Amino acid sequence: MSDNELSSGSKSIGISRRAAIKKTVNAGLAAGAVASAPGWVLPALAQGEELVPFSDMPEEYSRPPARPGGTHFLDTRLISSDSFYTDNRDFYVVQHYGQPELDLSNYRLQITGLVDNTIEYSLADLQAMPQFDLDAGFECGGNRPLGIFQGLVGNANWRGVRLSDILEAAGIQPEGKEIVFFGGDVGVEEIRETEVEQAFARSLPVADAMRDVNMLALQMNGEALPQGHGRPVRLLIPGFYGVANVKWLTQIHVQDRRYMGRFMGRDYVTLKKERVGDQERWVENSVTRINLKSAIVRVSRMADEFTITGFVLNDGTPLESVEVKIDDGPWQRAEIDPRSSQYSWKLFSMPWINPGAGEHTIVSRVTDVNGNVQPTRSQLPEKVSRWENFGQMPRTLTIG
Ligand SMILES: Nc1nc2c(c(=O)[nH]1)N[C@H]1C(S)=C(S)[C@@H](COP(=O)(O)O)O[C@H]1N2
Ligand SMILES: [Mo]
Repeated sequence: MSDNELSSGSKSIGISRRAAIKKTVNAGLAAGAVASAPGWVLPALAQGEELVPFSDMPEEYSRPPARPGGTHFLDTRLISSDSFYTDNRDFYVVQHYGQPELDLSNYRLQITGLVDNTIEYSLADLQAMPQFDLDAGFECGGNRPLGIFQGLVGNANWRGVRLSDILEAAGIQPEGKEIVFFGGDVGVEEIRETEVEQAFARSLPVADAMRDVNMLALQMNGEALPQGHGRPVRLLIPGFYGVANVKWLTQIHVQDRRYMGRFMGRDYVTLKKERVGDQERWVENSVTRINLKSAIVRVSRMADEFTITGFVLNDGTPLESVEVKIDDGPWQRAEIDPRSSQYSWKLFSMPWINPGAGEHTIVSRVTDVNGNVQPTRSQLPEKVSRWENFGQMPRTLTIG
């Protein structure tokens, strides 16, 4: 993807540029070729800087370059103070039914259901509406420390239309309780021994949907939304796990009951033990708001100076502190990147003064202003699903 093909300066893609857009989809292949050069797979380092390898990571650790249409994860050792915004070509990619290529000239976003005005927007209609931009980072609800080292994570600047503007224009009727967001991607699901077609979809109660930070995003880091991230329009629900951010958005439907499709009712559902009144019960919940989480992803060395770097994600509640503990030492405050904002990821770093030679364990924890402290993994509730892994993540490494 060459930059001048994808970014059109201010106003993203016009319908008249359809031919050019077709070309950029194919140009993705060329980008893949560039991406396979070894420099891409290895973390960017400043002159004289070297990474200190983690001993919990295989020595030959690498990941394949991003492939058009495929899934992708970030080498989190790439996260440094110069990569506050994740490069669009390296932002993680997850989808469950493959990537639909929507026809931009016939693209329509339909607003249906319990509304006063059923509306249809073309891409040009959406581009002509007032736009705002926001930094937001998110991770997949299935992100995990092992194997991919938290790689299903990224942070970007998003630009688009306020969701509440669209919902207000449609006029939600009093019986409207739940807003369902459908993607243009459809898969076959076996439900009760019957195969049915279902589009990827997620839903929100009206109050959550009306938050003024929610966006129909048309741009990502100053470029038209890339194909893999939902071209031409995706939902962005800041502070929620990635699954809420419906890509290739084609329909918004208002209904009077909760939506129970696969990604709300069966998948991306956490099963955990909770207190319900005075009973301990196994409770299922849809993956929604990002739990308070920090993770160390990088230790670098410049001559004799060592730096520990990591990221924090949460639901947007302001933070009190991020702390790092080395071996059995005290918790020490890390510094939070001043570019952080409410819904961006918060990068943190801490100098590591005179680490002794030998094996070390380092771990971080974040605390928000309400006094919530990131728990250790053993303090997390007993859980039977792979979603929502936010306990403290100790990392090990050897200083030579
Ligand atoms: N239409 C559609 N939107 C989707 C998905 C999908 O399968 N189809 N996957 C979701 C999941 S599970 C995640 S983690 C994020 C990933 O967004 P990204 O690929 O832009 O990083 O997209 C979400 N939006
Ligand atoms: Mo996800």
